[in-house]
Amino acid sequence: MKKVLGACPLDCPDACSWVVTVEDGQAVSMRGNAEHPMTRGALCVKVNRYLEQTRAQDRILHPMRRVGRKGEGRFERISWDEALGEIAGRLDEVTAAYGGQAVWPFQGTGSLGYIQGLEGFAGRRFFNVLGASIHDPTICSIAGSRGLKYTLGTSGGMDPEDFARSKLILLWGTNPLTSGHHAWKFIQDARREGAHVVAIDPVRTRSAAQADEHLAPIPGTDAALALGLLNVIVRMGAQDQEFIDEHTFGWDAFRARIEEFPPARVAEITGLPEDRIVALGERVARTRPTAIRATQGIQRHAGGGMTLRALACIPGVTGDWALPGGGLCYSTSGHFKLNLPGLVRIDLLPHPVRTLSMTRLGEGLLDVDDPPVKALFVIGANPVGSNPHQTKVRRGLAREDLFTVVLEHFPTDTTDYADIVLPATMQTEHLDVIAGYGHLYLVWNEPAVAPPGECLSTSETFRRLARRMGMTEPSLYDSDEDLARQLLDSPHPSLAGITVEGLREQGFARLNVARPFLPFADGFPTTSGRLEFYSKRATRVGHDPLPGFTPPADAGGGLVLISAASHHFLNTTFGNNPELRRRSGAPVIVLHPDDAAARGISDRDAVRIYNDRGSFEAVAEVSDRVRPGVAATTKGHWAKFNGGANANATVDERDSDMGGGAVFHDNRVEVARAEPT
Ligand SMILES: Nc1nc2c(c(=O)[nH]1)N[C@H]1C(S)=C(S)[C@@H](COP(=O)(O)OP(=O)(O)OC[C@H]3O[C@@H](n4cnc5c(=O)[nH]c(N)nc54)[C@H](O)[C@@H]3O)O[C@H]1N2
Ligand SMILES: Nc1nc2c(c(=O)[nH]1)N[C@H]1C(S)=C(S)[C@@H](COP(=O)(O)OP(=O)(O)OC[C@H]3O[C@@H](n4cnc5c(=O)[nH]c(N)nc54)[C@H](O)[C@@H]3O)O[C@H]1N2
Ligand code: SF4
Ligand SMILES: [Mo]
Repeated sequence: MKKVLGACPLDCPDACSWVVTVEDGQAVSMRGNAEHPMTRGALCVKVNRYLEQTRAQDRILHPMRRVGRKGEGRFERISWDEALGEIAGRLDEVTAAYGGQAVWPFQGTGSLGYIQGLEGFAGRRFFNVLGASIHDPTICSIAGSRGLKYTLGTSGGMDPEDFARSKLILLWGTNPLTSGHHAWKFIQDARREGAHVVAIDPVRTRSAAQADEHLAPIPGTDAALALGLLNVIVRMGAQDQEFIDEHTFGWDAFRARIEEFPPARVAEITGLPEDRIVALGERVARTRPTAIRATQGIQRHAGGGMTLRALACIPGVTGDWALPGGGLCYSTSGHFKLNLPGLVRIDLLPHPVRTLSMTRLGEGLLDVDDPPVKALFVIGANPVGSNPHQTKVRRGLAREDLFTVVLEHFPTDTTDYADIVLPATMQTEHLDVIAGYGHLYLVWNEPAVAPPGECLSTSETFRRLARRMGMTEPSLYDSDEDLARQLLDSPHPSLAGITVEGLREQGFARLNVARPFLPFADGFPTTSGRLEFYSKRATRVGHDPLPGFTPPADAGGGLVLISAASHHFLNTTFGNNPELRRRSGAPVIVLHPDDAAARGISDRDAVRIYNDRGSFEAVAEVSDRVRPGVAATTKGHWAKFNGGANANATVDERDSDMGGGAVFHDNRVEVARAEPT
């Protein structure tokens, strides 16, 4: 019997450290690592079933070749030798006829690992030698990150462990009890010391229901609310003038912008009562330290970048950025100064290549020319389930002249369109390094067991393909451990003393940063070295120099559909787990009683949700958990188990204001009772 330390690879801020017990070469149990200060011995409702998933009946265990039509999901077993031979042959043809850029390595968030997953763009060295297009992972968080960079110079914010020191916590467009519950412990610690917790969310989520106070604004109006709160603060004269003078840039201009957002106007924009806006502004004005937790949900809107840009200004006006327990946390990933260039080796590209945006897969496959995409590798992604505009994505993937390879664990909605499916290892079967985006630790993942069947890791798959294609670049053949060492080889002081050996031994290591962690103790990493209320950088790419309010783009009639994190799935991962599917039940859409009545819909009715992009089915829950005008469902349901579509059938393939992010929650739909069958 042995215990093996590992790390959860999923796209979740908590990046848990886990302990796998192995007996006779089999993993017999997995539990959260009690030593890890964030994990504290507990995983979550999803990952408690991880070992069960590794042994699931539908696990893909050998390479397969399509025999049916694209989308049908009919395959025959082939050997690795045949699979690699066919892929190598097709890549030679495509690159000879169209050049390397006709190849799109479409990489998703199934694993955030540096060696096997998205953070390290696993396989990218191979694609560099090939001259393949660059894949820009825009689907999740980019708009908010870009917005924060204008204000702060980085998307990295405060340490969630420091929420324990806060006296007021704004849970702003975030649902931590579902989408990363380990931060809750620190929020509860703060409450025991008298902190007040306010949820700002159009939906009364699990987290909002637990808060001391809940405000439900109209979706996509948060930047106006931020400016309104600042309006109240400034009218009280409660700004921290010393902090503003010493650490910020552009105050006079920003102050004039704040004047444009008096509470009455903000009440109109946000749909919130004016007195509640004033009361919250006054509370922020008099409570130090105040922490804002805002995560990715809030920025899946037309103005998502501008929203985070505005939110990050609040602690700039109150001076909270200088206080332990004050500031804002969107992500901590910007604090990990690893040697990513040394890992990814973009320098191996023979010439500069174009970038293709993850959120624009449909367009990329249907409309992009010069050259068209002729070969698609889907790695750790399920775009049919998770990308915007499902119908367009399906049309793109159905192209007969497109050669599609999918590396997967399970027969997803996307593998149905593959020409070749390659069996991938799961986290207990390969080596990896993970960094949380909700804490400040690197977490090590040692393989615990041998891969089942013929599964191979992403890194090994591309080593073998490189060999098969006769590539001679030596770094294509570096071992996983070599890659981990290269990644850690960084001169940054926050990584001093963090080694492969130490990580292996402990399972994790905290970055060498102070505790409590003041991210801007040494200044802001902007051009001016200050927090920039006014951003010259933003104007250079055509943005307003000041934070402002960008209205939702999908205006007009119908209801705003929010399709946020499901408690039982992680994106579409676990969407095939029988027990989690049973607990989740069929997709639900929550409608306000007024909106349901206007449509003749009763609780538990089967309904169809539709717009001109597509439609899906769900069961109605009539409840005031949503504000009028808003409908709420969850992401992650597999289309093939739910009548062939999920919420993304209705979402548009349209960019947010910054970075080309997705606009999942900026989506108007109509809802009607389903025809009785
Ligand atoms: N269980 C579970 N955990 C997950 C995931 C999952 O699918 N399931 N997904 C993971 C991933 S990929 C990510 S990126 C993170 C995301 O984590 P979160 O940021 O928590 O993501 P969401 O659930 O999309 O959105 C959070 C909340 O924002 C609200 N919201 C939507 N629009 C607005 C708005 O305009 N204003 C305000 N104020 N609120 C708004 C939604 O109602 C929702 O309750 O979670 C990760 N964790
Ligand atoms: N409607 C709506 N849609 C959304 C969102 C929303 O809020 N609303 N949120 C969006 C967000 S935040 C995100 S991040 C995206 C996520 O979208 P995707 O990146 O497509 O993530 P998943 O749907 O979880 O699919 C990941 C797949 O990777 C596979 N996988 C896991 N680990 C590995 C591995 O090591 N190797 C290989 N080869 N495969 C692996 C899993 O089996 C799974 O099928 O979804 C987006 N979609
Ligand atoms: S999904 Fe999040 S909470 Fe669950 S085990 Fe993974 S990192 Fe931890
Ligand atoms: Mo995400």
